[in-house]
Amino acid sequence: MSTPFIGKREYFPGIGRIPFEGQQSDNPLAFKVYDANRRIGNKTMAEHLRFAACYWHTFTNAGHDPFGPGTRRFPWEAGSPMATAEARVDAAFEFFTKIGVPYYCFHDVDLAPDAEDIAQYEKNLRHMVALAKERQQATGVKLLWGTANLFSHPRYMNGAATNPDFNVVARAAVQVKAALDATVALGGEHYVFWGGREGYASLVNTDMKRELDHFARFLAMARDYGRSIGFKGCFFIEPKPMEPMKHQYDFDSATVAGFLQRHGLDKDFKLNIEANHATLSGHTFEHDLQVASDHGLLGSIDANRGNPQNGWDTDQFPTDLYDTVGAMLVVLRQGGLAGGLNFDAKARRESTDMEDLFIAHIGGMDAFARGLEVAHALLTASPWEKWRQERYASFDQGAGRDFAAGRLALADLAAIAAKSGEPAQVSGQQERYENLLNQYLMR
Ligand code: XUL
Ligand code: CO
Repeated sequence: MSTPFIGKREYFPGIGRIPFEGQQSDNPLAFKVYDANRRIGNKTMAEHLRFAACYWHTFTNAGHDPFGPGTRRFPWEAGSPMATAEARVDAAFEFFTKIGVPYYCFHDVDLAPDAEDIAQYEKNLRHMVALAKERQQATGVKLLWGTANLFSHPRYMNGAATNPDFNVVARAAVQVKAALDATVALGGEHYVFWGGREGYASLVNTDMKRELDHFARFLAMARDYGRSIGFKGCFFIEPKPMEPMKHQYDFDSATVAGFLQRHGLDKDFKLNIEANHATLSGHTFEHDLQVASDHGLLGSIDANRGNPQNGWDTDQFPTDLYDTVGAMLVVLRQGGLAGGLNFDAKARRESTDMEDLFIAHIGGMDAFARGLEVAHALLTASPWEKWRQERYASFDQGAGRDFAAGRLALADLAAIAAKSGEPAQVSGQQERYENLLNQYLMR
């Protein structure tokens, strides 16, 4: 087994390219289901799933929480912030290559050291983009999306594009412009806005309508700038209802779809749905995916999961097969994703071995690969879709079809009902579908 690394040193010694070994293997460092070149329908697993690893949780987050510092000792953390960034990019591309993800994602200040001096910030980012570009070329790993971190620096405490102070809104543009430049320079396929501080802590001091109008204006400017420098991809909004703010404007799929349509942004913007954000908003992951898809706005996924007992964004690696089957049903029904599946997930603070980073990704990739297999089988080889269609069959003909086509008025419906009498009871048969799903999952 080759041990590919491209930097001056190897950061994950003893770990080679993660092989596919299948269900019989007990090797924690092997895939049991994800077999990149295996065909499912008309595409390979790799083409369906378009996995990305994220730069922030995996290479910059050492596991700190509100009660204590990080616990992981990253071997690339040494010396000045720039020396660490340079070592980190080697470690990151060694990791991407060994785990076998075709894509990665980053924030401007994960990749390069932040600086309050604008010229210095831009210089740092340009330097690191040049290094990332060389490593992309050497490994073939591509950028799924870039983004700007408009939530960590204290200047953004009252919001970035929705800040009540124009000077902060203008300062946010520095980062979005630089992150768009970086994304285009790296051939990034898409660009994400996660509005972590775009919201409020209290309505007592907040003019919500004004802030939302500013937000729409800012997004339109970002779109126009992106298009002017040749960015052809989608802009994604990533909904999240709260955390860090009490209330965030990009609450959930339905809220963002309405906002984009109201402001004429729905041609260029789509949604990046994160599982744990959907559950924080009181929905299931599948629900928010379905709402986005039904609006023609499902573009990409941040793959993770929450913890049912905790109310916050635990960002755990996805391992729940019901979640992954549900997600892949939505994705397959709409014919795939323009974006991909980005693991916006972190190994637990107590998981301190570098090996744990690999094992966590293997689990997530296998869980989605199995979700893909099961969802594909349910859609193509089981009665699932036929059952769902039959449930609505009364709208496929006669008066039901006329109703759906807008050819009837309310009085017509009432007259039809008067003639037909009390409708016969029709079972929803939920358990039948649940058993079918389990039957395919257990195969
Ligand atoms: C935070 C989150 C972000 C976005 C990118 O909850 O999900 O990492 O994905 O800014
Ligand atoms: Co995310």
